[in-house]
Amino acid sequence: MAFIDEIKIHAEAGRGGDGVVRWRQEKFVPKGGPAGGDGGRGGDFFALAIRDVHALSRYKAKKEFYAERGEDGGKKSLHGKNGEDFFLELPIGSTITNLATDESWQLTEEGQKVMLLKGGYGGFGNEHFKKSTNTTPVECKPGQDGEKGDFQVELELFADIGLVGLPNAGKSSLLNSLTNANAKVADYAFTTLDPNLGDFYGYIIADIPGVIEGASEGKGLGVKFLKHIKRTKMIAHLVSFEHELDSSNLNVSGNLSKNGTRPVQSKTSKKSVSLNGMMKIYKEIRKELEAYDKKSGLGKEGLSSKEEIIVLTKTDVVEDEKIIDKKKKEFEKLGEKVFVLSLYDDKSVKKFGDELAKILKKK
Ligand SMILES: Nc1nc2c(ncn2[C@@H]2O[C@H](COP(=O)(O)OP(=O)(O)OP(=O)(O)O)[C@@H](O)[C@H]2O)c(=O)[nH]1
Ligand SMILES: [Mg+2]
Repeated sequence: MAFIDEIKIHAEAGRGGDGVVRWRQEKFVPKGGPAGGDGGRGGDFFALAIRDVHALSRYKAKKEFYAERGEDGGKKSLHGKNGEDFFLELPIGSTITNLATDESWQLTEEGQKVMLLKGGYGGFGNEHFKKSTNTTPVECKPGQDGEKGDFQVELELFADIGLVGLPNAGKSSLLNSLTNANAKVADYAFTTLDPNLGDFYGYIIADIPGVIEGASEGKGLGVKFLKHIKRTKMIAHLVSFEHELDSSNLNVSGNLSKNGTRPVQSKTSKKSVSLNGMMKIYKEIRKELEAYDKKSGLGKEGLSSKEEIIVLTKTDVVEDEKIIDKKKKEFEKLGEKVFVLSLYDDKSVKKFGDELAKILKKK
């Protein structure tokens, strides 16, 4: 399912029902008094926060929504029924903006209701206009129009931790192995085009498309999707050992099962990879995060100021354990928590998962 994070809709609250002119009809009373009831209120228009990040895709085809009109008044002073309120279901993390007034609302928790438009009042029936000086009023009022508006809804995901890194760093594979997610995994760049979410002991992990050097200037998929981790508590920055080695040290199999949770076979095939070095790549990505923060005016609230853990992935491509230790130490000098793992090594993934659970619990 395509992930949709922005929609525009037209919404109208219900119009009030009309008041009516009616007369009391009683036996032996040829012309009874006024008995026209008032119209009912038009339904209000609400946004309702639900826990479904794909909710916006429901509104791909239908873009106009109406709360119910109030019923007209009736005879025998009957008040018309109020129109039903309309609840537009939107995912938690949505920001709704009224395009005419610029007023905006944020949905931050499940079940939250925000009134966007008020329904119109019902009109008075003729009974309402009865006075001692006028016992047979023929006056009644139409219902008021409900408020109307065009709205933009923008979704920014809420996650506890976001995975960032170059394409192919193993973000989606790690998400799949830690959570129930079933993100697409493949050995080409930009496999992930839309964010994937996974539930990790009640914490949400967000896997987003890969970031490359120059992304903040529009290279690759750009940086637009980084907004989805803008509100995470922390980020995990993944860097693959593939970038450290020369081809003679390299043992790249990449043959994990489709969802990336288990190796299918540990066949080794030597591949040559670009030799940029892990630290260099790490720093490039940090630069992109900083550029994004600057561009979006996030300042200290930005991605580059978030707590970060570093995950050095695909240790299985390295034959020499010493290289792994050396790299870990080099990264630890940055003052961040550093983990090393390979999806071919269940123990390393479990160890990371246990530590991650502890870190998230502490937050
Ligand atoms: N050898 C090895 N391969 C791995 C490991 N983890 C992931 N891979 C492989 O690396 C390739 C890329 O993995 P993905 O999980 O799709 O990488 P990604 O970071 O999500 O990539 P994008 O979505 O393109 O940004 C896939 O072929 C995986 O099977 C690992 O620990 N060792
Ligand atoms: Mg991916």
